[in-house]
Amino acid sequence: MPANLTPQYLEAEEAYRRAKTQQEKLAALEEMLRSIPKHKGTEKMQADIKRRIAKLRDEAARAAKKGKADPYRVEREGAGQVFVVGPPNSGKSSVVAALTSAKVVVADYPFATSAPVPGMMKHENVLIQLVDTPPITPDTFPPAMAAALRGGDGLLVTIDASSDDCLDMLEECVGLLREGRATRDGQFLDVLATKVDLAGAAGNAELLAEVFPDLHIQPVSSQTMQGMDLLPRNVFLRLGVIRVYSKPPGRQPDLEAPFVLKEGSTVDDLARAIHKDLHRNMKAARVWGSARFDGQPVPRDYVLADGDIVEFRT
Ligand SMILES: Nc1nc2c(ncn2[C@@H]2O[C@H](COP(=O)(O)OP(=O)(O)O)[C@@H](O)[C@H]2O)c(=O)[nH]1
Ligand SMILES: [Mg+2]
Repeated sequence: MPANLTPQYLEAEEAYRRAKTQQEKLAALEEMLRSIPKHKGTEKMQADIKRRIAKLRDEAARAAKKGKADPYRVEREGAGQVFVVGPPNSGKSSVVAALTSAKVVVADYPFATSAPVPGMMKHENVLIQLVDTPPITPDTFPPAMAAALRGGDGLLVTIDASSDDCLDMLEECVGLLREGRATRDGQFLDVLATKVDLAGAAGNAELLAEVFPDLHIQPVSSQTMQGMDLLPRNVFLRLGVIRVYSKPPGRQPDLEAPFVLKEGSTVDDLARAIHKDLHRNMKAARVWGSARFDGQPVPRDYVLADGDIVEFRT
């Protein structure tokens, strides 16, 4: 590590590590490039930062281009991408508004939402992307929207449990999603029974759960917030991911900055996710958490568990 790195540079580097969105990453990298001392010892680092900036800009440009061609595509961010889908007026936008700071439109008329609107939902130290979507009916379910939904890690269907037609509505909606090929293997499909603050809705929600036991029906109200506190955790568990932390020898891990990996990922997968140089140069790894004892040396193919801390030696 070359000497003379300024506090401004280290701060920018820290901001980069914490950055959750591509925009934040890009801003931090640009600040790193501005504040890095310009001398021979940092030439390699400067080149590396420039490379990363170019890559992010390229990705952003590509996403913008695609975004123009496809109004339903949403750039994924965070630990997982989950679409909130359902019939008109079923409470989709209200759910996204209750759990994120996204600027969604809640309205008492149908079809108020014409394009997907993403927001970030917090679960402990991770953010999960929740996407509000236009309503789907047999007449309004464009293939481009189905394709976007298929790209998600999960779908949360909203059904207005205060409606006496809720069983039929759920059946129709899930049918539309499956027939429209908006679902795929490896993706979860759960249902929110919404508006349970209204008369008769709690009973209907129970009925829905009995008739569709596979759909993990969760009763919620955006009005009273009933059931909302459980959602971030439930959604996180359904994503099938783990949070793991890395640390250099002799240092503490940053428990605010987990790496999010698919369940079943190994020490090797984590090294690759952190940096290709680390992946290439790692000589040994030790694990705190799931291993039999703290700091146990583990092989590259060691399967990690949620919460594990991994120390890499290069
Ligand atoms: N009582 C009650 N009304 C709700 C709830 N969620 C949504 N609404 C109302 O239902 C209507 C449609 O809500 P919205 O979120 O825009 O539904 P969307 O069309 O599926 O996005 C609006 O008038 C909301 O105020 C809820 O939990 N309880
Ligand atoms: Mg809406």
